[in-house]
Amino acid sequence: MIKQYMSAMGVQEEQYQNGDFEINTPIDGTVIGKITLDSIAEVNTKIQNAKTAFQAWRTVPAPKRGELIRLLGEVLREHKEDLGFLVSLEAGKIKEEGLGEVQEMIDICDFAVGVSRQLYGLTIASERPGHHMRETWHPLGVIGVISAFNFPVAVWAWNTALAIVCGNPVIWKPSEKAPLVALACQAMFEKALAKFGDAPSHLSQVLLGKTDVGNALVESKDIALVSATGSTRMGKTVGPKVAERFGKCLLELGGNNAMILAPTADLDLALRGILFSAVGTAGQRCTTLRRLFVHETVKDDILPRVKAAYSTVSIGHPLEGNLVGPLIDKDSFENMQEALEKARSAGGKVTGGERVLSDKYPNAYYVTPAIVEFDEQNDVVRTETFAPILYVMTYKKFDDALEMQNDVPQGLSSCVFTNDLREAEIFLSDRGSDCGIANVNIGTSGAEIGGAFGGEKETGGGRESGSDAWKNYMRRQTNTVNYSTELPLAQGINFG
Ligand code: UN1
Repeated sequence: MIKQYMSAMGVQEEQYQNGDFEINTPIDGTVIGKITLDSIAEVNTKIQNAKTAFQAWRTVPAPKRGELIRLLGEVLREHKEDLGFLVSLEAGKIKEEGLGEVQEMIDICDFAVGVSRQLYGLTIASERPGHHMRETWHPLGVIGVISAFNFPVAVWAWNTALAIVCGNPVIWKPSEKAPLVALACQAMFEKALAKFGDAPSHLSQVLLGKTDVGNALVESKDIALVSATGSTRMGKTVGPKVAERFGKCLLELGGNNAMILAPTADLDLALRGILFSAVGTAGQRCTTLRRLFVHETVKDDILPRVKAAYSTVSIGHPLEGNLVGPLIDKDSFENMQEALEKARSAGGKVTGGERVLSDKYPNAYYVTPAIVEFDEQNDVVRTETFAPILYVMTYKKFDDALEMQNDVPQGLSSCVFTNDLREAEIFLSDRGSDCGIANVNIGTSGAEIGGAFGGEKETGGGRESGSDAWKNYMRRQTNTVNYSTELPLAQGINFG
């Protein structure tokens, strides 16, 4: 079945059927591909090829570079169903979410095409007569992208669409849990290139491999920017390695996203927000809702409704109309069980979280989403577990809820459900949420591409996707031009 989709997107069978590294679908554990991993020598060759591509691509006018991304957007539109299917097959996302992820790629392509005509610099007033200052942006160099299994294609597109319009080639190391989608994206990039015509070869390349291959990319002084998405643990090794060689890093790491549910909230809206954010993608988004702080007067209204909704959510094959698909693998299931065990020992009241459908899918891991009620936030809650576990706690005063919301190592996404204007504005104010994303009456997940995406603290501080994230992929230059016949010095210095 995979063959028909792969060949529509332009991927040859020998690229994913002849290797010795097996890819299993999380849907039922069967092998869907066998790929060959890159050696370190191949990594180095690809880096050198990208460097050559950079020499040529940086001189192509930015709006023309944008045209390539416009064409990529067209190819993605044409193959939305094909790629969406492959995302479901390889990452276990339900159909709607697989398609949504491809839509996110199309959206960033559209955005980047616009950006290709808006790589604005500044003009700056000079203190010296007959002088002109300006700030300009130039292509940065080879961009290395390391992505995770859970958004296996959108994260590549966020980086690549912008990197390409900014004049840079991209080398992508996808998660070893989701390399087939990378082959498909590369094939579609090549379709766009064929329509575009004259572009240097090796503008986009894929590296297949595990940590050693990722490390070779991270450690190479020829990679100007490493954009890495994944766990905080991964970021803790990538960040220092890149810093050691004075490279640039864009990190999107763990999240531990919270909702504050205030007494004035519209509970119908909140319920839908909780369900999508906590249960969607089987709790495997970096923006997944993991902590719910409910005002003590609302808990008895909302919690039974959340539990009722949880108990009716359909779990199963992601392409057969269910709302919750499988966890990515056995490790993920075991981590979830371990977290629930710790929660029980810490006095948490656990509802759900069991494995289901194990008779039908002995080699896949489907779970019921879990709710854990705690009296207070503790270290179990402060630790991100990449699975559908929602910790629920109560609060009395809004300021206490805010304090608890911020009292975790991570700082990606957050939200408040309230109809109290003061609470909403405080949440968004200087003393409010400390996260990169803070929403009012919207859940923590499902951000649009137009805003900058990323977060603070252990989330890594990076911002990608919309707003001015393009600046990550360029180097800034300050220019001072003297068009006078004198040579006055700044700060009024007299020198000789
Ligand atoms: C991720 O989980 O790595 O905001 C990215 C969201 C998506 C992106 C998630 N637009 O949930």
